[in-house]
Amino acid sequence: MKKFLWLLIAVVAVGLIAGGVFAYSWFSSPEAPTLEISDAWARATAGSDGGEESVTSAIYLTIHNSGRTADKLLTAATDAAKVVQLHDTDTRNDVSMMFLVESVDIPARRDAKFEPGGMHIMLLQLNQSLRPGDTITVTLDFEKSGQRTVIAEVRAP
Ligand SMILES: [Cu+2]
Repeated sequence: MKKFLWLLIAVVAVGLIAGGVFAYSWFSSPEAPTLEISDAWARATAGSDGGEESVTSAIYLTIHNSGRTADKLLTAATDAAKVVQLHDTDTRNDVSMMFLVESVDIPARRDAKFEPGGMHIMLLQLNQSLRPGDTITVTLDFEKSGQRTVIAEVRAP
């Protein structure tokens, strides 16, 4: 019986500590969405292999939200392309299909990753060739955080 009591006390203590750590980290983070955009890169349209040049490209990046409130990516724009769309990818029976999405949720205290085979910022009707080492400027418009501008480095796919 005594052993059981100690075990109960230990379990409750561990629960309280874990809860306290969680509450502290939650409430010490900013309430508003706090976005940090990193690893922005765009797929080169012409590789070094001399193959045919692609007429489209995509931008990939990571959006980290350290705030307690979710945000939403509404649109993206860049001078490098006339048409910029938010896309996601669905893979069924080994066939990948990308599709247009209206907006992308940026959950609280999480990362939203745009990466090959997943979400991406699609560039259609390019205004220029994208060569490895080039940089392009991308403006992202968020529901709560407003506009953010990032530089994306062009990389070979
Ligand atoms: Cu796409």
